[in-house]
Amino acid sequence: MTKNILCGFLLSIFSIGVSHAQVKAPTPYGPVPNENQIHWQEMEYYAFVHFSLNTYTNQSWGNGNEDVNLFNPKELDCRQWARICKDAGMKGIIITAKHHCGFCLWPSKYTEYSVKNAPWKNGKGDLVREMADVCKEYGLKLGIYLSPWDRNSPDYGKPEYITYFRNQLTELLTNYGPIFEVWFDGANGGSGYYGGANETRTIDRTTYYDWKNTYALIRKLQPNIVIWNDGGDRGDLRWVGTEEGAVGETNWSLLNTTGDVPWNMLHFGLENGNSWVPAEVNTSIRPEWFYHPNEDSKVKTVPHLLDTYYHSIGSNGSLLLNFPIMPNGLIHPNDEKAALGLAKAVKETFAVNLAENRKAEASNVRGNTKEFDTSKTLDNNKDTYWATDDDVTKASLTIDLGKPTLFNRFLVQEYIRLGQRVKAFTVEALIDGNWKDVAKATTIGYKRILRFPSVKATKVRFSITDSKSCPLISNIGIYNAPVFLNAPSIERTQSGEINISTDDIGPIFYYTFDGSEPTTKSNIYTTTFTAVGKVEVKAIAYDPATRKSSPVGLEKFDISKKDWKITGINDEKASTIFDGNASTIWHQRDGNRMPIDLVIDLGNKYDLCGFKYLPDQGKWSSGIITNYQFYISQDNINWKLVDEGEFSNIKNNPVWQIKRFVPEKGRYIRLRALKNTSGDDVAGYAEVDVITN
Ligand code: FUL
Repeated sequence: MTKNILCGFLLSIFSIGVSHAQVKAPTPYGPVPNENQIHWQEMEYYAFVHFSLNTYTNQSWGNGNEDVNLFNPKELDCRQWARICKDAGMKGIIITAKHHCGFCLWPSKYTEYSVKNAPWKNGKGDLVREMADVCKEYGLKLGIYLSPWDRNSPDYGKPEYITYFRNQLTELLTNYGPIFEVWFDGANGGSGYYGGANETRTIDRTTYYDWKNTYALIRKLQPNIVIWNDGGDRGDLRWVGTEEGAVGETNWSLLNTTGDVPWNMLHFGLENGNSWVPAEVNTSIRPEWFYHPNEDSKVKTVPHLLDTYYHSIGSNGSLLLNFPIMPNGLIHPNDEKAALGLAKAVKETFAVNLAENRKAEASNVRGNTKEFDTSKTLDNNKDTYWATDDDVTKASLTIDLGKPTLFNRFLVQEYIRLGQRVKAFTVEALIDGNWKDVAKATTIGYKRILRFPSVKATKVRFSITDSKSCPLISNIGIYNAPVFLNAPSIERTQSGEINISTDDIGPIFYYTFDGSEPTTKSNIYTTTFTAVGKVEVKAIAYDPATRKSSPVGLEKFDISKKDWKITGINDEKASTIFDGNASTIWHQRDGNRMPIDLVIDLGNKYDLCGFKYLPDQGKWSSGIITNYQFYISQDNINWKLVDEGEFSNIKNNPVWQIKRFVPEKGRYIRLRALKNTSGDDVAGYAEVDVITN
């Protein structure tokens, strides 16, 4: 904080030094970023790789007792990772050096639970070293994910663990060259192996790690680092409260140094926060963080990733996109294709800035001087900016495009070295002599990109309608992005009706349900159709005007749910949990105490081998089950427990939870909720499904 202010102060003195004698340069307003935060923000886009014993056990979180002998990536090639990241336009890679299971990807001196006891390279391997080397070779920066929660360590929960944790940090921050970011996951405490104790250990995340001294150590070892921490003490960067890949539409790079940070505050920042803590949007290229073979067909499509791009980099955040590594040690080709597809789409979208070097006029220019005039927003120079006089907080800038020009994207950047200021702005287009509103938004920050339907206009007017202090705008871009159609979403109702839809306006849908790839020669979708039982529906959206097709949307449906009934509950709404619609939720409470049982009569006997649970998809919702048991019965009297466990990362990433078990015949299923994320007695469901043999 103090450093931030001092930094801004020195900067303003410097600017005064070089400015025109009569014009005072603007002074910082509120908290400002420090140099490390500026460098980090300018990276914009970098990768996560998740790789650990979980890769071999198909888990999301390991318990800490997984066998080190499982770790043996036969074709491991960190160059492949680096090449993909580089080609994808990323600037760095953060590796899961230690995930919650405690297994270390480097031969730490302080534990036996590491690569040094794995068969990989006969225990001589060091994955962090390999990463450091390839990052150097490819001109990428290296970041470290070190889980504070360690389900393997016998000392976790005791003061000794802090020494262990700091020793490991010291190894990582000393032996592998410059580290740009360190990532402390917020998942803290719970059940685990803990050296054989097999118990539940809880810690107070605000005090246990003594972050103040841990931070001092980090900054001493790596003075240029940024610290990401969601576990109790404000670092240099903040989590955005969700792993779905989006920060709030309003996004202040500010928070308070102390006090509670509820999830919605993480999402939107805090307008009057006293500290600069910008947003990092972390999300995976697949639904989950670690590799699960069943997700090979669930890799996010290019339009999906583009949407994430606008909701992160285009919304004053950075994008940390995860690649799960396969057991053989490589990134899956589908993930590579998607990441390179995104890079191509971004390149095409922002290839030509239609505003560059055009003439622009502003309603106010600071001191009426060249130094702060409108050309500074169109000169491709991040260090110059258009500024208004100190007392002006509403101002507009009009760009003359010279001739009627088609565009659908507006990009704007504030000169954040002197603080984030703009609270609201609009974009208008001059079409046939009339001004038309095309977009409006709230905050800008480092970078904001607005999307709107294409317009053909001769001039563009950007108006700041509210600002904390005189606005400082360093860059403006106007672009005409090509169309990228979204993959259609496919849903099936309880009675078996298939609905195909998309957010795009007007495309035609083509579909198949025999597993083949849909083309414009496949069935045309005009209205819902019925497809009961096990079927795989694939669909594309096609825009006849541009002759472009979307990526393929794919849904695999299991047995028909036509005859399903929830037993013992008299609530009409309950059946929404198998209506095929993820946005209809049912909460089971009514005085029930945990455990809460959900019993479904499937209507017929089936050979069951798994179940699926989708929690409430609303943001920060209640009733998310974390620990469960699953039973099967033939007669609703005698029950067999077929599976139990945890939905590990369900709170932060509420995606479909898929559990498989040894096949068992039955007509009735019972999902027993043992615990939820909020520690109360509510079980909530968006959807429940089964997997049959
Ligand atoms: C979460 C973790 O619990 C996940 O496993 C993953 O590492 C993600 C990046 O952070 O909170």
